[in-house]
Amino acid sequence: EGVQPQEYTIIKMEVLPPFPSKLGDLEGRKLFLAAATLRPETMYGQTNAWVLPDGKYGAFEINDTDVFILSNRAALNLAYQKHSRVPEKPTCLAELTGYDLIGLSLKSPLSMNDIIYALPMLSILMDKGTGIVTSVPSDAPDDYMALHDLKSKPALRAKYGVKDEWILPFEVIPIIHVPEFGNKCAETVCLQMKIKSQNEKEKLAEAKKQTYLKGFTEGTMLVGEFAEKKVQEAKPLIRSKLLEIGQAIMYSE
Ligand code: A2H
Repeated sequence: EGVQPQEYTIIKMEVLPPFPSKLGDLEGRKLFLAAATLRPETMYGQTNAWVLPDGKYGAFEINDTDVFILSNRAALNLAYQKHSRVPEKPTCLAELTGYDLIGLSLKSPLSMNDIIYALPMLSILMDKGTGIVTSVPSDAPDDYMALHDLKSKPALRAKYGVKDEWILPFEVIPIIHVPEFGNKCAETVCLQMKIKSQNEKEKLAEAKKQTYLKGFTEGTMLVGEFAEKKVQEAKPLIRSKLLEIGQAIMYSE
């Protein structure tokens, strides 16, 4: 944990029916996986959401219409940041684990894939962000390796009940150009560093450092409304737009 507060954008990934059985009938309310990201400008390249199989999540009332699935800790923080139906008091409609979420179908803001799925990632920390991560394998080394693991290891898919059609059709989408690393900078750096799996924590931390810095300072958007703009310019514009149309909220911790 750093000393500086971290400012996340929470992306509202809409859960398409059928909802998890533990949730019962939500009576016309909207259900979202609430994913915390530092890179809202990458949302075009989403291929899936990540959840921790053994992680504990809850479905919380954010307002009269929206229900968010996230960690209890994030729900409490959000309640103190004016995002709870009852101020300063999270209301949990159902307790869930990551296992309950695997395979949910999602419609996520700006994603070029119309429907994406919730899948297991083992390196998710439940005490950071919301415990839900949206996956952008073109620009996030962790996402690239976790996707690669599930695609290349049928036994891993079987272990977590991941159906082939939730993962195999999803390719890395080029969304940002970085001079040194091309159009899929996470893939480039993971290959250069010969990273074998999502478990190589130290190498992945180094890969993340390189791509995060270069992506922000030297990246150019390849897609979307702000194509050809620098990432530095596009990022606040895309974030503001998502906030304005109600598809994201800000969250700090
Ligand atoms: B980022 P920081 Cl394209 N556990 O979003 C593990 N990782 C988590 C998390 C958790 N509980 N909550 C959020 N994250 C991820 C996009 C992205 C991200 C790209 C490139 C880099 C990148 C798509 N995934 O992060 O430790 C989320 O992934 C590299 C820093 O608070 C979030 O932003 O600095 C980032 O880690 C927050 O990490």
